[in-house]
Amino acid sequence: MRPAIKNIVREFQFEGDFLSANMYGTGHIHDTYAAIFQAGGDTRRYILQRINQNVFRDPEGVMKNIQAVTAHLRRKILAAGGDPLRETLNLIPTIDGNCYHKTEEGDYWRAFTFIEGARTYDFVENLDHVYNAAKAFGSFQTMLSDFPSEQLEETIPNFHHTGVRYQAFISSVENDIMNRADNCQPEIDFVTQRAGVTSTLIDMLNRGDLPERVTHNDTKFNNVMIDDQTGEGICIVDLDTVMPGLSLYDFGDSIRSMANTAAEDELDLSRVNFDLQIYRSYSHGFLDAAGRILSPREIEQLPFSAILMTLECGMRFLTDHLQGDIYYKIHRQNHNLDRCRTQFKLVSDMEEQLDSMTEIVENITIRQDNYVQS
Ligand code: GN1
Ligand code: MG
Repeated sequence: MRPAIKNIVREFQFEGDFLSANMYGTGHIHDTYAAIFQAGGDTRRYILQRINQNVFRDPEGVMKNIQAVTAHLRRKILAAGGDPLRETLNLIPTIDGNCYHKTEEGDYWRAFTFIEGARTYDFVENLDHVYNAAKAFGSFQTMLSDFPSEQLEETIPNFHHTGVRYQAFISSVENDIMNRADNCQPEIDFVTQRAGVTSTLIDMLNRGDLPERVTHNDTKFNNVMIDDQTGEGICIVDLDTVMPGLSLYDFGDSIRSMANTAAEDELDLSRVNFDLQIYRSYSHGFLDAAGRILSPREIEQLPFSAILMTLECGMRFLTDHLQGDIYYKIHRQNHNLDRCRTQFKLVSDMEEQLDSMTEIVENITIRQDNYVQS
């Protein structure tokens, strides 16, 4: 049996007396709690998380990465006159001075300070948030552009290798262990018709046409904290997948998550549409913050990356559905199938609007003269 939360809490150097811990957030992977403490007359909150080891096979590697990356970000934020307690994650050490606690059962727990006066959003409420979130993800990438990527563990191998993801998808269709393939033939066909594009970005990387960078790799809208007062994107969270990758993974995955007029698991697909205004605001913010470090080749592939990352995500949901929902947390029957359908609807919309997407990026870069590298 797993130890009670109050026993886990004792392992960390929290301030004050433990009051309660409640499940927190809408992530698909870890068990996340907000733990509340009484410290003098104040209450203090912390984030406490049990790492999902089915997804992250090397939790110690994950924690080593997070420690190194947050230390680097702290230096950059201080140098820019910012507040590292609000602008990056801060790990709480255990009573042994470690950055994680391993239980006798082999579970890994970690804790972070809770960033007060800011919150995450699952849905876009206004274009200022989009622009500000994009700026935050763009500066995250810029701040990490001189981080020695060889120091990072690959926490999930081939995470955004869409070609390898495609092979996994094909195996799940062939094995069809849950006998679900018959029920999702249109979705399976949707993916196989696009087999030819799956390796496009990785091929460009291998040819040396795109630079490898340190990237976040999970740039959902709810992975950026938005300040309650200013509406600025102040802190990027969920650093488990920070590892060598392409800037395009981060751009594309944000568009997938933000430029959707409905929820990721919306059942009524007529409500799921690709929003070009959101795409424009995001492109603006991202290029304002990262345009100067990006190469012309990277900028040119931004529109396509949104299509590819959305296709990849939908394909991963479909693969998990076919494999019996072993990866993502699900909250209802066919949840992963529903999620995959929204992603494919967005892919179709984006394919139709690719010319407009390209024009938007071109207009921004012409105006801002972002082509400084050649
Ligand atoms: C997962 O952990 P969360 O919910 O932020 C997943 C992403 C997917 C996303 C889809 C480690 O992100 O890759 O894009 O769900 N994270 C991992 O919502 O697989
Ligand atoms: Mg996440």
